[in-house]
Amino acid sequence: EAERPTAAKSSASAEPVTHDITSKLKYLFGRNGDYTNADAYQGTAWSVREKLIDSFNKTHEHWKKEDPKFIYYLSAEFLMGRSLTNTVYNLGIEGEYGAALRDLGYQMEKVADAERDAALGNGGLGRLAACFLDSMATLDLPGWGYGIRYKYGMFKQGLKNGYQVEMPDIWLTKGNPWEVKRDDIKFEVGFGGRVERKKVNGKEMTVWTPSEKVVAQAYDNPIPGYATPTTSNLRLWDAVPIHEFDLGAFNAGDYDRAMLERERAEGISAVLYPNDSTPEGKELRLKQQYFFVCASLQDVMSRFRAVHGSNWEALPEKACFQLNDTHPTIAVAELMRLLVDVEGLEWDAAWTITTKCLNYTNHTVMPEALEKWPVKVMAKMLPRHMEIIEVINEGWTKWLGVHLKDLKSEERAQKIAAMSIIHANPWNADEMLVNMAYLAVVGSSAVNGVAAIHSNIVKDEILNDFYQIFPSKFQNKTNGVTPRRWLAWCNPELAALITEALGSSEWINDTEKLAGLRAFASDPAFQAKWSAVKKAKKAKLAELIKKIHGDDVNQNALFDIQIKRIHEYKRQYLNVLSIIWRYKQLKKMTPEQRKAAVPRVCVIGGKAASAYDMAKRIIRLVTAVGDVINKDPETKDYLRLYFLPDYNVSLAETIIPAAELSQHISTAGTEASGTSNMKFQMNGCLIIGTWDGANIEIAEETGVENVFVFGVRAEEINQLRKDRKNFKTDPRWDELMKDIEGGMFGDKDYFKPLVDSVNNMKVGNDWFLLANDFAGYLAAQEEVDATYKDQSEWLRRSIMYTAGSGKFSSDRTIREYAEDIWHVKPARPSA
Ligand code: 26M
Repeated sequence: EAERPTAAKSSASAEPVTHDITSKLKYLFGRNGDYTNADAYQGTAWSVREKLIDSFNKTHEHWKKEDPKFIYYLSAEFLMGRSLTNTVYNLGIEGEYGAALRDLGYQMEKVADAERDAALGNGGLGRLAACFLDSMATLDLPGWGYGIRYKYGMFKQGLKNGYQVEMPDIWLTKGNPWEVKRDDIKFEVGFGGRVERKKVNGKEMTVWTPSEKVVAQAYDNPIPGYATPTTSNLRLWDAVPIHEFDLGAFNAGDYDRAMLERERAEGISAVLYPNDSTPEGKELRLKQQYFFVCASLQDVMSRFRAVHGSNWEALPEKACFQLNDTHPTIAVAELMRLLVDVEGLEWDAAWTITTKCLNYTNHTVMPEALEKWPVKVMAKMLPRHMEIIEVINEGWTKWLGVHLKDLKSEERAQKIAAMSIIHANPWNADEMLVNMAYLAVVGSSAVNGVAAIHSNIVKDEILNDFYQIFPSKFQNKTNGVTPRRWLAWCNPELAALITEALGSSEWINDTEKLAGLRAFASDPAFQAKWSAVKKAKKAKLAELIKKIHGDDVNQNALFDIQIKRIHEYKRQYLNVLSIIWRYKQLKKMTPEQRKAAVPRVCVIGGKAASAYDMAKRIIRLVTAVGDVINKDPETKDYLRLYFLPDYNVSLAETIIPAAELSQHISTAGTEASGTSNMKFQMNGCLIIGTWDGANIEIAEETGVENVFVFGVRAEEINQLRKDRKNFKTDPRWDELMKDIEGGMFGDKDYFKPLVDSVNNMKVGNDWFLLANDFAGYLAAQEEVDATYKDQSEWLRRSIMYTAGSGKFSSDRTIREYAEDIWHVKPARPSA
């Protein structure tokens, strides 16, 4: 096994650690020898936990003393994955722990494999939050994440006869060594009830009396920075019934009611909504959002009060909140309520503080993904917040009237209606909706998109009316990923080679240094070493494929990967069509001709939202095509297609280092950024992709000539959609449609809606323009083959990708947020 680069070289002997691990097993779990890997994991994790808590305590003592401004990252999702390896590497104690496990007869890698993922997120948005925490800690920025401690995270995906099945993610049953329950930190959160005006101490006040109350219980998840003594925090809230803390009110007759109350309370933090980009207007979801926002704001304000009393005007100098999409946007109304109703501030003073404290990040352009809550639902669940939003909206629309006074009155009225936070449902004029994105923009200091093209779309299309009024509010913050988890720790072999070439491991927290690899890109000796690492990682993935599917794959084949949530806009379907086309071409060849073909192993992975019917059909198409191709004796040496079930963070850590080609082929203008593209790039994986999201910036950094770019551009989309019926499909496309419709892969009734969704050239069909990009995509795939045949050129490009990935460290992203939006500064405790 390759030696991992490390910050703190530990020379300490393994012995005390060995003892610690076995004593944890003995006294916490009653085990005495004969441990499984899962046991060894528990012992190791509970031992590491103590180091983590020491570091956490030091950091927080320091921050308490210094009282710096804090950034609070409010997010309904944190997709953390596993913690053991990340923790030991970030703390620089992997030497002692690796040695201790070896002494006991275990391998760190196998032991680490026993950990369950913390999958408290759907996909990109949740994983971004996790990368941001890593970077905030690494940069010594005083900052916490705040979210929900879901009892069940993202569902586990299984396959049954090739169809997706969903299973609950039961992740907490064996205990969680990475969290610390804070029995002393809990806040009440109310719902429903009534609102009254009352005189309190001679002052006219608004009093909200909720009809339902729950308690938010804090759990802290320490977040170790890399090569720094800083360990910050992710505070997650668990919902518990209020009467557990009020036994007096819990007399015998109340027993049944109390038990129902428990169920209702626990329901709030029970399950992550497994829906990426299409919010259902489920009331429980709004309840979750308010639940964690309310608890988090109370928590921050109580800490502020302990130091600064009720000097709330100074709150923006000490606290800043980033809203991760609109999910926590109720914070605008909640902060107003806490300042006005609870603290007794004047409305205008409270509004100034609120807008100074909040900032909003948009993560999606899909119109159906923009959250809107029916006024009826909100008024019932959060009556005071609904009032506050109405008052905000009155002030806002009045202000707009003055601001737009030069417009003709009709035009002005139209603009104001279009920008109203509360507006009619366009599909149902009787229903009024609260537009959460509008509320977030009006209530925030800064609004940002997550890649250059996306931020432009936010400014020019999605929120253009607002941009015209507040141009300086709008910013871009191109996403990034942590180079620790996504290169150094998941690909230690490549990391060691990079460190050897660059002469130091400084690139791990200064990724711009990776540019130094460009000097080696054409060096045959270096290419040979680079290629050997990729081969080793491919062997690991091949092992996994063997385990799951029972097949041996050709390890000299090109490993071609598409892993991400299954969505029509991400166009896994287009990928499958090109695979079918490749298969048909191979079938037509003579055995001699086939020998000249570039063999490929195609892998597709990702979850479909449980109610997303079309996405589930796409998964079935992948498995059905795989069933035919993988068994065909004529072609199976040249082409395979595997669907890898239950794609998650840990699986990504195995797949990405092994990938040679990765696919990021969304319709231009639909993928806000993408972040796995950055992970692949760091690991020297070539990209076939559209001119979309962060692909564009990745191509710029890597050299556009090194990327397989195809497809229409974002500016053309609207027109092409209008012209749909005039589009003449490629004859190869027509052939493939007939093949699927005709039952070449079985299940033809089930696939019919898939064919119909793209194949009827009328306005509104093939919304994501697969047919338009089909020919360009096939051409780009041919270019991939030609390039792969020239291994030295392929390897040169591969090295250029890693060399060009410096920009996509989340350290860079977080530095930009800290400087341009948060105005927080590093505060590092002494070692
Ligand atoms: C909303 C309401 C109810 C249930 C779920 C949701 C919901 C959850 C996640 C809506 C959207 C969600 O995620 C959107 C998302 O993941 N966006 C992705 O964000 C990444 C990080 O910025 C980008 O890289 C991706 O391009 C973008 O799709």
